[in-house]
This record gives sequence, structure tokens and C-alpha cells, in this order.
Amino acid sequence: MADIHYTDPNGPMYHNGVYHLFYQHNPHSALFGDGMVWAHSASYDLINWFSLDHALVPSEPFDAISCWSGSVTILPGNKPVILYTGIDANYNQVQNLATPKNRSDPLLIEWVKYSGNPLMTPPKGVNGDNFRDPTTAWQGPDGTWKVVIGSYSNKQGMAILYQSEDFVNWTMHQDPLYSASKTEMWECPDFFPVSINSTNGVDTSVANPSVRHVMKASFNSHDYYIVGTYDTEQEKFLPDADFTGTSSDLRIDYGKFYASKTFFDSKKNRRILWAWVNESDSSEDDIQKGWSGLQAIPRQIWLDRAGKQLVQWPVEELNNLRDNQVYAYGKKLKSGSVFEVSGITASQADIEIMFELPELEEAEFMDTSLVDPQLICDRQDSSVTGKYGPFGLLALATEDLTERTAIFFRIFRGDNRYVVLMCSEQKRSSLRNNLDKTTYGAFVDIDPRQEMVSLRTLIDHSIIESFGGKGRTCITARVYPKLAINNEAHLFAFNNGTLSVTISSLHAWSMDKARVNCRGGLENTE
Ligand code: DQQ
Repeated sequence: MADIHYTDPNGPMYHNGVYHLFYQHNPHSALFGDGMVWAHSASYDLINWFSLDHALVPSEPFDAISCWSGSVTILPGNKPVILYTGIDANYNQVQNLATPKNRSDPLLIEWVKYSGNPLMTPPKGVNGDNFRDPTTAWQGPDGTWKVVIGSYSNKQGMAILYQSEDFVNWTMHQDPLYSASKTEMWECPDFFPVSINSTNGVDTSVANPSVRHVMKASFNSHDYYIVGTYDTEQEKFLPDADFTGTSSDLRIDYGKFYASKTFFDSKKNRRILWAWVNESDSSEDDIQKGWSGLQAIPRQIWLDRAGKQLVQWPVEELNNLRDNQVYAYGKKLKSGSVFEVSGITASQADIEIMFELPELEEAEFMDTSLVDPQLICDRQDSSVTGKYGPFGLLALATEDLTERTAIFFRIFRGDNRYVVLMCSEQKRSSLRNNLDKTTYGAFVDIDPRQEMVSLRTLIDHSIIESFGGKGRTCITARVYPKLAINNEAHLFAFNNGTLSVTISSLHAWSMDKARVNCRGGLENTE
């Protein structure tokens, strides 16, 4: 296998029965470098993929060095177009347009760059290396096209707004759609509507009282977002609350998860999120492996009923890989107990588990308004006994638990409410050294008096994606066990709190292998 580096998802779309995913890819190295291309994969079901020829490779003065991230917009008449960032011959970031060479090709393999590129160059006051990653464009009520570009200027991260009548001639709006002082350079912004009272998605141009808008920006190694109102007359995004630069800012995922991008899937009326998950080992390891970076499982995404945050869940098509179900109901986990979930391939599995907490009022008191949840998870890791918690799963574990990744909860009693903390602890994930074993953690916005604490965890060899509180808090981790691999991997449920918890229900499945990037859909290149 050639050395390859995969990063940001680019231009995901559904078109004429086919899902497309383009992505940042360095064909020459397992690491990031000059010469980035838009690689291209297609799928009929979001699960099994085949790879196609690269869609965009550096070739012209306006993208001589690299073809960086961007998005697809489907223009009226079902015509997809790409807007992407070119790194031009002078290493400036400019925005370019490309269209399919042959729209009747069902796979849209060849793309043609517009001869009038670039369409947008860094405006006054913006450095040539702070102007990138166009979003999917949307149409205003008067038919004008709008798009935002990630930037940083005057010590503010921002989404610079451009408008166009014809998608070719673009004019910068006097003010950014939104800017924030507590952020760095905005990479891969995403701006999209979400229904107020439905899990269905809506097309990107929808702006009416039945939706709210989400602004997502990638910086500081994480994907942050704010929810608010889009004022189409003033061309302003008015968030309910600004980014604060603290651990209370909402993140799409509280683990390793970056440069995410959504698209509207008109086949199933839903909005789907893709993201890049990078490695936890060193560059030297990546060179030796010959590759780095992967895409997370696509997630359906919608606004929580309470309207304050997003909810995410793996796309339903993933369930087709489920095999070999095992289950347990009403299983009491006494203090200190560890219970093996056997009968499935623990190295490639899907687990859904619900916990009952019969004596909630016994939970420890903590003033959680003042603390960083990730820090609590790190200090009070899975080996530290509490009252309600730690309880949860030990994934990719050796039989003797020397290697294990712990995904667990702790419940605290605050002033007039209960607080649910979710952690993903990688400290003991591998006997190998020189790995990033950062512990992740976040609160889960549920009231454990009203609903059970639930966890869904997807395990696939070196990636663990966890969804707490029915998808209200998501944490993705990359781990590389030395011993707990393939058939040597085990899965356990555990309770290291002094109070008992009951597994109300547990369902676990072995997961079949998806066909990933088979060339032309025929030959398996793994
Ligand atoms: N990766 C791309 C940029 C983007 C960054 C280059 C985010 O366009 O800002 O590969 O990971």
C-alpha cells in the first residue's frame, strides 16, 4: 500500500441515488504536506464504499500547491458544484469552482475547474493564509446565493460572508456572518438549519420560523458550535450565547474529531455529519504504518427538544452490519463488580446499554458549575471509587484488565439537580508508550430522575465512538492496544462506585466488516 494521509471530509452529498464523499488526501505521504488532493469515494448505503479517481488535484496557478477543503452545493436542476480552497502558486488561499465534466455520469468521476478561477481572494485585512474552507452555499429569500469562508482577522475568528447572483461573481458582504473574539482561526465552518421539533433534516437554504441555525467552527483541535437565529434581512447570525473559550462551550464531539461537515440527505430527509479522526501515535509510527487518519461513522444530527444543543446518532444503515446479538436485562452490578459481555467479537462491536440508579439521592454533592469535566474524568479516573460511578464499559480490554479503555459515568448531586458526567479514559488503553492517551469528558444534559443513563459504543479495532444520553454527548477515541487485539480483545461492564447500579438492558452485536474503498466496487484492496 502506498503511503497515504486522509483528513477532512469534503463536499459530502447525495446525488441521483449515490452518496459521495470527497476527502483531503496526500497521495505522496502518510503525513500532511503540499500536493493535497480531493480523493473521492462513493456508496449506495453510506456503509460500503468504493474509491474513484481523485476529483481535484493541483494543476493550475490557482491551486498549484494544493486543493484544500470545501463543499458541494446542489444548484437548481439537481446540478452539483464544488467550491474549494486552492493554495495558489504564491501560497495564498483562494476560493475556486469546479463542476462535473459529465452530469450524466452517475458517479460524477471527472470534475472541471472553472477557467475564471479564483472566484475569491483574501480581502483587505485578511492574511493570505487565513482564508479558507467554503461552506455549502444557500439561497436567500430573494434567490441570492450566500456562502461563508473561514477566517481570522483583528483577533477574531470569523465566517466571512459572500453573495452572488450567478454563483460565479461573488461580492463580500461588509460584515462577517459571525465573528468571535474567544476563538482562533476558523477552519471548516459549517452553517445549517435544524428543525425545532423534528429529527428530520432540512435543506441548507431553509430559513423560516420552524428552524433554528447552527454555526460550527473548527479550532483549537476541536469542533465547536453555537445555536441561534439567522436574520436573513440583516445577514447576521444571532446566537443564543457566544463562544466563551472555556470548557462550557458546546462541542460536536468531546474526543478526537475535527473538520466535521454536514449535508442534507434528500433520500431520507435527514442531515448527516462526517468528520476526520486523527491518529494517537507519532508521525514516525504513521510513516511506518504507511497511513494516517480516518473518517468517523456518519451520524444523523438534529436539534434536541429543549433547543439548546445538537443530538447525534450513527446512521441507521450501520445496523445492517450487526450480527450475533447478545443481551442481558436486569443485571445488578454491585460495588466493585466486573461482568464480561461474551459471545461477540469485542474488537468490532456495537453495544447499547441502559443503567438504572435506584438510590439517586445518595449521589455525592459537587458544585459542577465551576469545574472542567475533562479534568474531573482525568483526576477521578475509572480506578477511583465514587458513590454513583464510575460505572460503564471497559472496551478493548485484556482478560486481566491491564489494557482497557474505560467509557464511564459518574452522577453528582448539584443544587436542585443531578449532573451526569461522561468520560472516555485512555490511560490504560495500551501497554505501548508514546501514544496520546488524553482522557476526555463532558457533562450529559439529561435528568437521571426522568430518564435512564444510556450509552451506545461503537468499537472498531483502533477507534471507539461513544454516544451518551441517547446521543447528547459524543466522545471519540483512538486507541492502540498491544495485547487486546482481534480475538484477544474482551468487553466488560463494570461498576466501581460504592452504590449498586442495575443494567436495565444491554444489547451487543458483533459487527461485520464494511467494504471500504474497494476499487470500482469489485476488488477488495485491504
Ligand atoms: N485542513 C485543510 C484545510 C483546513 C484544515 C487542509 C482543517 O483546508 O483548514 O488539508 O483540518
